[in-house]
Amino acid sequence: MPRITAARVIVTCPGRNFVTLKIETDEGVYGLGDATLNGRELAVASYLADHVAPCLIGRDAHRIEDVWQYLYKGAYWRRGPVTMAAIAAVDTALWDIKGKIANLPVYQLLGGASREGCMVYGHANGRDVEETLDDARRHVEQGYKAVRLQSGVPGLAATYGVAKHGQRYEPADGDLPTESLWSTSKYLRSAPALFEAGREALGWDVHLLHDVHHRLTPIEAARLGKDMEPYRLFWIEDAVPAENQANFRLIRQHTTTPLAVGEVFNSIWDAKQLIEEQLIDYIRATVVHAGGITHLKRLASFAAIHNVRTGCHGATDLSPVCMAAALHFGLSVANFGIQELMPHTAETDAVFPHGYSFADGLMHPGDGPGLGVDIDETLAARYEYKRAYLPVNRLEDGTVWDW
Ligand code: GCO
Ligand code: MG
Repeated sequence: MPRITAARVIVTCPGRNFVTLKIETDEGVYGLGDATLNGRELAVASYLADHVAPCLIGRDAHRIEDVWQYLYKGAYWRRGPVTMAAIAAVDTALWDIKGKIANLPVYQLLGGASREGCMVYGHANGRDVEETLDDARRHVEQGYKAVRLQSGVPGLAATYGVAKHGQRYEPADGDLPTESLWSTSKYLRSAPALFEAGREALGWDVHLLHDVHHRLTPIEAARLGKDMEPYRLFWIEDAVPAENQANFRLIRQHTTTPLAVGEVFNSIWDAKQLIEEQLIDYIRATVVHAGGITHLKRLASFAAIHNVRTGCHGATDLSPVCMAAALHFGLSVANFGIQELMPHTAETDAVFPHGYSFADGLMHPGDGPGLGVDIDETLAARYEYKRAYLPVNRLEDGTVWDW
């Protein structure tokens, strides 16, 4: 039995902050788990180092389910992004260890491959429609079968999903939160036009997606869904905030545009009504923020019986360790839908050498033992943590709005 001898938290900032848990065993095998919670990284680092790590020492690393239950039920204080990211990191690291000891990639332990690879969607962004479509064409040329289109809104200085200063889009951009302005009426006029132009320029063979980033009310989202129907989107994401899951009933009554939600969800309970009532088509929860591979598998099984498929979050604030875990999960799970891909910078990739790869619009986790991702600790140590916040959003009259 491999006994846990150490659980160390590694914080690094190769262009942006990542929190990684490294669990070591007396058999010399170690495992990695991503624990990054964008803009609140140190809270999870402390939860792990101060409250979780001491409870892990001496435990049997093979008892993944038991450790999951111990950390979830044993804390008394359940759920929440900090707790669930910490549990996810432990869970992911234990799957990595089990795979390495079995000498099998994690997806084989999860039931084996259900497909040749995981279809991913890329991000096409631009200040205006033309710039966005140029970026989309570049993605299609690279082999992407699915592309998310986000464009600047005429009359608004900057908006979600559109990069500043010609760099790739990175949301956590300030030492203190930056502020942006939002106008629903300007947005609702411009979004359908982007997709009309998108279909004209790109044709009908590529899947098109769009992220609303929680900025509409249910009736506005219903209007947007109807307006988008002619362009046959793969999904509209996060149309409204989902604390009140019943919000989606109203949207669903009005439109056949498929709906995705859940990148901020951290447990099956956040999606219970959404799934049971078939109010959504894709669930966006992913490994690091929703309790690890163990909990995500439970969520996917529940979703499967209600015709909901997976669409895991995969922005750059989720580390390559999470990406590897999400790909093992996605390759194996029966009701896989799509996986988000926002490629990491070269600095990040160098800190986290990995075996996953992209070809013809699909990603594969690789066939090395475990997750197939490592951390170069010497390199990681060169990049000191740098405080960074997600922006705050206001309406044009100054009202704080959903970002
Ligand atoms: C997405 C997301 C991201 C988030 C970011 C927050 O669909 O990829 O909305 O851009 O805003 O991951 O940390
Ligand atoms: Mg999103």
